[in-house]
This record gives sequence, C-alpha cells and structure tokens, in this order.
Amino acid sequence: MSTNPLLAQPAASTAAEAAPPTTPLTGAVATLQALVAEGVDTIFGYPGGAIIPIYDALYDFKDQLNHVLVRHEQGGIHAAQGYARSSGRVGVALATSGPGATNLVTGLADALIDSTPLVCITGQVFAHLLGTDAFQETDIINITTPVTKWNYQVTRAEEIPEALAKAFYIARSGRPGPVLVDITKNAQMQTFEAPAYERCTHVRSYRPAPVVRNEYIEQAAALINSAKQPFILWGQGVVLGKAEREFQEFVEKSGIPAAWTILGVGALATGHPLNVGMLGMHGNYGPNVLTNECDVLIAIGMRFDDRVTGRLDKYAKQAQVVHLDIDPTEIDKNVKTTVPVWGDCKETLPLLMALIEPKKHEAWLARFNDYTAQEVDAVIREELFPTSEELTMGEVLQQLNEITGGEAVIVSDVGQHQMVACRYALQNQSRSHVTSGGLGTMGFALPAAIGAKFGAPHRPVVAIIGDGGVQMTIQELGTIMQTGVDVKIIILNNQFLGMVRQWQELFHQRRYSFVDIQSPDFVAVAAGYRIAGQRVDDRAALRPALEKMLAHPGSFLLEVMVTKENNIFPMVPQGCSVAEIRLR
Ligand SMILES: Cc1ncc(C[n+]2csc(CCOP(=O)(O)OP(=O)(O)O)c2C)c(N)n1
Repeated sequence: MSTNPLLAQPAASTAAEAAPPTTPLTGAVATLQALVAEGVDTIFGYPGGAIIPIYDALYDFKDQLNHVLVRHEQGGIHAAQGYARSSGRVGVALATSGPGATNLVTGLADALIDSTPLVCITGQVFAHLLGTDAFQETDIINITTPVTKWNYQVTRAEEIPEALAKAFYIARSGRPGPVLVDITKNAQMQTFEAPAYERCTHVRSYRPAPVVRNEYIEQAAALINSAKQPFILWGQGVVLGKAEREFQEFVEKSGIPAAWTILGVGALATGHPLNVGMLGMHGNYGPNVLTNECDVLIAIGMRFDDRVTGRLDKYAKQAQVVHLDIDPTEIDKNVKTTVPVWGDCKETLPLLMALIEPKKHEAWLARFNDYTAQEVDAVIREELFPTSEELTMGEVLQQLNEITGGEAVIVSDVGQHQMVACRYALQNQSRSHVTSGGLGTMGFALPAAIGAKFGAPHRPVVAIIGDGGVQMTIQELGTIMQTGVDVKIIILNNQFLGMVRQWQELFHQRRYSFVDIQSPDFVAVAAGYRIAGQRVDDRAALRPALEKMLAHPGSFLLEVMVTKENNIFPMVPQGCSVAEIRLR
C-alpha cells in the first residue's frame, strides 16, 4: 500500500459520508442566494431577454432583495455607486446582454478610478451562441476588461456560486473596485446540485493586504519627528479603509496641518482646526501654495492625481515624501516617494502613531490660516455672501449649510457647481459627499443620489447638479417617482455648460463654442414625474425655498437661477505648478 497521502484513496463509504449536502437549484436562484449570502439588501437593475431567468427568480426573492427598477442601465450602475459610497458596502447592478451591458461601461470606468466596490451581473446569450453575432450579443468581457478590477464569464450553472463569491471578495478587498460577472442564459436556467454557499477569503495570485514592513514605519516616523514644516494630504483611502478614527488621532497627536482630495473629504470634519482645506485645481489657496514649501509631505490613501499635483516637475520638489497606500502601483507612480508605507492605513496609521512624538506646529499652521484669510477676502466672502444682485452658487451652499448643519449627504455632479459643493459644503462626518472624482462623469449625481439614499436611509440626501449634467440622466426622475425615495435635488442653473464656458473664457479668448445650453422647464418636468418642485431666481426666496425643500416629506426639485458667467477661483491653470494658483 502507498504511503504517499496524495495517492491514498479514501474508502468509498467514508467519501459518501463526507460529501457536503447539496440542493438542486437553478443558476438564477443560485445567483440570488449568493447575493443574499453576501449581505446584499438592494440591487439596481433593468431587465431584458438574456437576464429574464434571474428576473423570474427575483419574483420569489422580493422579501430578501429590494430591486430598484431604474430607467437606464447607466442610472443603475451610478445608483449602485451612490449606494456603495454612502454605505461602505458593495453596490450591485443588474443588466441584460448587449446594449444593457454596454450601458454599464461609463459607471464601471467611474467606479474603477474612484475605487468603488461594485458587483455587476450581466445576462449573456446562450453559451452555444457565443461568437455567432447572436441577437444582443456583445463581448462584454473584452469591452470591460480595462474598466473592471476583475471580470468573468460563467457558462455553466455550477460555476455561479464560486464566481460570485470571488466577485464579492475581489470587489471589497484591498483597494476596492468594480467587478463584472457575465452569466449566459443557459447557465441561469440549468439546474445543478448546489453545495452550501461559501464566501471567498482567498484567491491565488491576488494579495489584497500586504504584510506591513516595520522598517518603513520606523523611517516614516523618524522623518515626521524631525520635520519642521510637515504637511498631510489625505484621500479616499482613509474612508475606504474605515480608518477615520485612526486618522484623526494621528493628525491630532502629530499636530500636522492636513488637506484633502475631493474623495477624501469628510474623513476629518471640515471644521476641525487642523483641517486646512481642499487640494487641487480649484482647491484652497494655502494647501496648494504650501505644498511647495513643506519639508515632509505625508500622503495618506491618495494617488497624486494630476488635478491635485498640477505640473509634476514643479510639485513638492523640496519635500521628502512619505506615501501610505494599500495599492503598490500608486507608490512612485506620479511622485517619487522617500519612504513607501505599503499597507491598509487602518493598520499602518496606528503603527506610525505609536512612534511619533506629540507636537504642535503653530507657526506653520498659522501660515495656512493667513492664506485662508487672503482667500476669504479675494474669493470666499463674495461667493458666500454676495453683494451682487444675482444669486451665486456659493450662497446656495452657504444657506444649505446653515439649515442642515453639515449633516446631509451631498451628491454632486460635474462642473462648476461640483467645485462649489466640494469647496463649501460642511461635512461633519465621513461618507457625506458622493461625487465622480476621477472620471468626472456628468449625469452621475441624480442616479447616485438615489443610490446614496438607499445606502444611508436615515440621512438627508441632497443632489447638487448643473443644468447640463441633469439633462444627461434626467429620466431617473422616473425611478424616484416609482420608488418614492426621498432625494432633494438642487439644480444650479447658470444656463451654460459652465465649467467649459469658464475655460473658453479664460484660455480661448471667450470664444463660447457650444456651451450655451437650453433647458426645459425643470419644475414642470418634475411635476410630470409627480415630484414637487420650485424655481427661485431672487435672494429673498432662496432661504424659504431651501427650508421648504428640506421639510418636504419626499423628493423635491429646486431650480436656482444663478449668475450666468461666474468663474470658480482659486484655480491652478492647467500646466502650472500648484504654487502658481490664482485667486482671480
Ligand atoms: C459625460 C461628460 N461629458 C462631457 C463632460 C465635459 N464637461 C465637464 S464640466 C462640463 C459642463 C457642465 O455643465 P453643467 O452641468 O451645466 O454644470 P456647471 O459647470 O454649469 O456647473 C462639461 C461639458 C463631462 N465631464 N462628462
């Protein structure tokens, strides 16, 4: 008899006893059981021929899964993103094959660049028809490979549980991101003997959480302890790592001024004395200028995006750089790092905390405050408390802050209003601003706000959208109507594609080329969807209208007519260094 355990055959009776119990299931039911087992409560989707078996099974899962019928698959995936961003959970979107699947592509690209955990499930034609140009067949795996963290096509029902378990694990672990599982129709319909669902905890050749190296923690602490003018830049990694508490403790113990990228906002309250403001092209004056004067730059969970760094060869050249990130491909990608701290900041921040000395950098912090005072005089006061007759976007945010006290989840679209919302919205807690940061997807906010409300049902959700962007996904008012979800929508209407107009004004001699956009009567459109609304074009009406909107039991659309040609300042013009930021 062989002594090699790999060759030893178990006795037949033992094997029969050890076999796990199985249940006959269709692939469609196994798909939904996997979602329930992964803790999913809400899914956003739109049916079609290739995903009918899953929709048929959904009929019997109504008590366990709340399916939100959107009006367009792009709306579905943005809603799933909003859900994920406000709740910290995995967002789920369903779509049929062909056009349904391709309508997800923008959302996938958006979720990948903004590290949003999503599982998208697409129906696909029967396996025997693959590659035949069958009706509504599209090669969604190849189409979505560059815009997903992982994707996979399932052609047999037996593969479904394992594929979905992997999908959820990959979406939420390490640096989160979107995954797509494409399931052929035959796989949804086949019955197979399904073992009990097992969540995935490991995938060969995928290392989501690195082993933290102590020597780098020690080097980083030594640099921080010896720094005279240290500066912290933080990004969404703090939020994704659920490390807000550790981060605040680190900032407070080190006494180091800290500035945020737009996706990191709220990890430290906007009113915290060490929160010195927003980085980047339309960020605050002090953080941009002083990036080029600090001696140690501590980047935490941020990726040195070009909107943050401006011209790279003139970016923080004087500073030693400590970079904490979970994704090793971010380290040294754009900015050369002195000390790389590869790891989850939930783990690395406490290690670093233990080694840093408690300090205060009062003179250095005062410099940030001096710059803030200059920015208030040059820009902020007039934006928030205008002396001009026309309404400004900033005063709408200011009034909103006064009413909500910074407790609302703000969901902003893309353009000038987004920068105003990022700059001026008060944020008392994390996960309070959902916006399309990396991709800058117009049309994101309306559906994302729907998802954000499902993800944070006990918080007020206010979407801030431009008159251009809202027209990209306005059909999702139908989703609001049908679900009754309570989303407040503020359209800041400047009658222009404002951000493009600003660039044409400043850099193209005011040659306004196709930025003058007409809009429908938005309040009438809302009424058509049985959503209450109001239009405001004078200052006296603004505050009462905002109060009415927030007190309204249910969704409400408020259109505010604002100055047509206002520009967002400060601004780091493209191709300039952060230190060349202009106040006007
Ligand atoms: C899908 C998409 N198309 C085009 C753009 C380019 N773009 C960026 S901002 C902007 C103007 C946005 O106008 P509006 O929604 O009215 O907002 P405003 O800037 O006026 O606040 C455009 C066209 C984009 N970001 N996304």
